[in-house]
Amino acid sequence: MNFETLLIEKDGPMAIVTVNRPKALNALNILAFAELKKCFEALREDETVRVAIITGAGEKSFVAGADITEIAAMDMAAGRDLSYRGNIVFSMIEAMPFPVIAAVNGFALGGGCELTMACHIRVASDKAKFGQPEINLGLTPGYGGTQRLPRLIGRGRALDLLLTGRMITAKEAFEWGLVNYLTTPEELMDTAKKIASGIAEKSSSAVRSMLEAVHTGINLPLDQAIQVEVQHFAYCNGTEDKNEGTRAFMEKRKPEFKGR
Ligand code: DAK
Repeated sequence: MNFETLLIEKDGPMAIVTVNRPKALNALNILAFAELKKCFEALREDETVRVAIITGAGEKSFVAGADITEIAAMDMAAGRDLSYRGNIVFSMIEAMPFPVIAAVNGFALGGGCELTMACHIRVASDKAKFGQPEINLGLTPGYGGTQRLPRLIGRGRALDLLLTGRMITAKEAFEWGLVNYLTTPEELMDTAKKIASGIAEKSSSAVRSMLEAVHTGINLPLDQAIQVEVQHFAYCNGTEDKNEGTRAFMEKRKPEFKGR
């Protein structure tokens, strides 16, 4: 996969996607959104990929938002189109059949913060900063910020960030539950890879079921969501991996999962 705005690397069962526009602090332009879509469509079809990590090129920024130079020239119709396309990409990442880990190396602002929230796990360097500064541009977020942020950190804290447009440090983001793991910049990628390889060793069919159960259930009333869980639990009970996992526990050995 060759892209102008992304670098893709394979490391065993891991795919590492780097947003590569360091001169613009990795801001996502229209091409980057289109390439992210192509990239994740291809990774979704690649059966060797069990987990993906997404990060930003350089030391300063993960993604400093949507590309403001493009937004400046947009009218209402173009804005709606861009928001629609961007949301398709981020919702696709959220619904991937394997986990996507954001390794946040610097600024995660606007669309960058929204990208981290579409991922399943967020690991951040203590140099990273998070924020939804759209209000400073006379805008509301266009890629899920008004919806995923309150779901992740609660309505009060989300409205604080959305209405003030202020940035918070990675440490604050960690304390608020926006970040799962806090590391030094030097340890960021190793930490993300360690989490990724740990998940890659699990049963990929159980991982897929887990992601689907949470993704489908979170938008349903609890009684219906519990039924979704029942179906996934029933499915997992019929897999070879469940037989292997329970047998390995009783035989006091490491399980060897096959993903079926
Ligand atoms: N877009 C384009 N270029 C950007 C950029 C961005 N988001 N962020 C930074 N850059 C560019 C700068 O213009 C500068 O370019 P040169 O002047 O060197 O050519 C270069 O990156 C380095 O940035 P700075 O010189 O500003 O670096 P500093 O360390 O001084 O400041 C900063 C770093 C991150 C605090 C600052 O760059 C900054 O405030 N950046 C903007 C952050 C921001 O507001 N991001 C956008 C959030 S809004 C929509 C859908 C979605 C959205 C909007 C509309 N529709 C569907 C219509 C959402 C948009 C967002 O994401």
